[in-house]
Amino acid sequence: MRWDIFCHVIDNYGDIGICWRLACQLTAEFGLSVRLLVDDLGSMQRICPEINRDLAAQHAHGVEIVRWIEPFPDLEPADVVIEAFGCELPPRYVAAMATVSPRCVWINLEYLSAEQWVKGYHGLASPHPGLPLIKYFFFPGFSAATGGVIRESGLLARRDVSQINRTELWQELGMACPAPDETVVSLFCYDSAPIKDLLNAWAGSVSPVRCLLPEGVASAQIAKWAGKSGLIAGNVPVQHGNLTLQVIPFLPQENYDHLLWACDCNFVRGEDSFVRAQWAGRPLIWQIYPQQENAHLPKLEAFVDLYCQGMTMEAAEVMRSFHLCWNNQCQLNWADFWQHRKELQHHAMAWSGKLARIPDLASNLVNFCRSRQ
Ligand code: TRH
Repeated sequence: MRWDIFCHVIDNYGDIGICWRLACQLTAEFGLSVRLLVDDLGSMQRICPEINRDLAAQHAHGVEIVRWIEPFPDLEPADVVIEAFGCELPPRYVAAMATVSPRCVWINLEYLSAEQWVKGYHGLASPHPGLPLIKYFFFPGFSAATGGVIRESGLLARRDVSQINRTELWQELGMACPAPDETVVSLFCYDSAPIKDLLNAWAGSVSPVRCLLPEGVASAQIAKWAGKSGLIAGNVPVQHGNLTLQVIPFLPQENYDHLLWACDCNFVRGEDSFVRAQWAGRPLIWQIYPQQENAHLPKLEAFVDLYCQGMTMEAAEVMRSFHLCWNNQCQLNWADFWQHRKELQHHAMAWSGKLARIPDLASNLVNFCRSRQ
């Protein structure tokens, strides 16, 4: 079966990050022939450095990667067509889809949400107004009534093996092994996050904190906080009180997973790093992608409510308030949050186990498309 995945990079790395993972998994685990059409190879190259941004077509990890250009060339449509995140397929391609038999299965892959309404909309059909085509809305989510989230086969087992001996993970990442009493945190966020408060809290923390910051993330804010006019160089950690702030290279996607597995706590954002941090089984703090008129806040609350189920009231309350502050630029209380470290850690593992019991996004997609053919 041939699958086409269309990806328009709006900004950042989440759109291509998700499409790339999905393309790789469909190829590796389901033996499908996948073509990924993407309009920004530069962004893709950051998460997958082997990509050549100048090529019109190339292969990586068994996936055919084609630069999406306009005017769109004549391409034979695949059996399954994924329109990621409402990116709008080229009209010429849609017209071609209407001529093939059997009919293409057309999926509009939506953004992830923990909100209740998602269940009611997942899998709904929308007939094309003028052509004999049906588009299906496919919603990722956190329950069996949704499309699930991406989870490659054996992911949690690989994580568990790596976490038994974190020294190897640090060696692989080229980083010094943390001291036994050191808390290691990865920090991936948007510029709007109240970083200054957090760094000050870590600097004044009773035990050492090492913050690993991917290159290019909130760099102006960080430099200002560190009292530098330029950017912090990667090889020169900045020491402030009990905080060691270290800029690390933006890692290939697979290595980024390993970083999440190795850290004690992960600050993540958007959609894909957010899901990967859940698979890491470590305490996480999520900065949601901001939308106009705070449309993102109900989505944030829906996730926090769901995630906190089963926690003690105290831990759930700090988890909730820390998330609201991190996303609303108000006063953070790291010490309060981190005093629940043990419970947060235990809960993060339990959550990843619970989430792994629902079918993953790629399996759901494959089953759904087979049943529609
Ligand atoms: O980059 P993001 O902010 O992407 C966002 C969201 O997807 C959002 O929903 C969408 O609307 C917007 O883009 C347009 O955050 P996200 O989703 O976590 O994607 C980051 C990707 O980058 C993810 O695949 C992980 C990857 N990554 C690496 O490969 N190496 C790294 O070092 C880091 C920090 C991230």
